[in-house]
Amino acid sequence: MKTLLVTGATAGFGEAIARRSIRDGHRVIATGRRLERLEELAAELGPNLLPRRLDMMDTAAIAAFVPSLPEGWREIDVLVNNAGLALGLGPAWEADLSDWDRMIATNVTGLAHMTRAVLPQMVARNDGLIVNLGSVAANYAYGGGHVYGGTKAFVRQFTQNLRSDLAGYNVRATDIEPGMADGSEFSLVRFGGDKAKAAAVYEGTQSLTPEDIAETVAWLVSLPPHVNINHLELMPTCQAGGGFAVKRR
Ligand code: NDP
Ligand code: 8X3
Repeated sequence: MKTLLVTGATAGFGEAIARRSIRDGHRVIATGRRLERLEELAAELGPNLLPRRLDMMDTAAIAAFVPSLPEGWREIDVLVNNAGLALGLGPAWEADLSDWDRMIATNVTGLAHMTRAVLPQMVARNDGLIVNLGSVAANYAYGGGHVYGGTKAFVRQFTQNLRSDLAGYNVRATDIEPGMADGSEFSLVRFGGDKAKAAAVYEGTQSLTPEDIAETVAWLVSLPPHVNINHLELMPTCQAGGGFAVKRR
């Protein structure tokens, strides 16, 4: 039995990862801002899920988080840095700067601070796994992707740089880079709660599901300590790289 700390477990990938991990016999510290959802999850899944409110934009709360956990829950075997968001899909020059700030605060600063909070104990024990939720948006440019793609490029390179520091330790780090995935609140959040706009993103596709991502995390968790998956890009079979944008006169 391992103890996983899953950020952003109130919806989508994080919730599916929490559910799958409990089913696989692990314990999960499930975090997010919507505590009531986490408490519902705990009521459903039992005492192996510990619900905790944590805002990933609050760096002081992140620093205080692990020490605040109950006795017996402070040793984290697997950190899943999943909490994250995209806001907006318009051109960069029309973007709301506060949207950019929130994406950077959550996807970059929050993820880095959480990693820094948990790494020392993993290194001291010479055991641990960090799974970061990157995105294909780190690898392929698309209109309106600007800061979101930039934050995920940070996640990718941060993960690989962690690998350099961790070489020789049994502390592993993986960047998962999913393509389009339905069944989460990702597009609903991106489009400010516009359900029709969010649904249109996935119309006529068989996109990835949160359960596909949970399956991937379960596989990473099951690997022996000498195997590190550096990064793993996955897309639904209906999606592929697009090509360059060319504006002709
Ligand atoms: P959801 O919107 O369904 O879930 C996002 C989760 O992140 C929620 O639990 C939310 O919790 C949490 N979160 C957001 N902001 C904060 C914050 N400030 N503090 C704490 N938690 C926060 O999206 P997905 O499940 O789809 O996304 C999960 C991750 O996967 C993200 O990092 C996303 O960028 C990435 N991803 C998603 C893809 C997709 O197409 N769905 C594809 C590739 C990557 P709460 O609001 O309760 O705080
Ligand atoms: C989510 C995938 O293509 O919407 O990271 O950026 S995409």
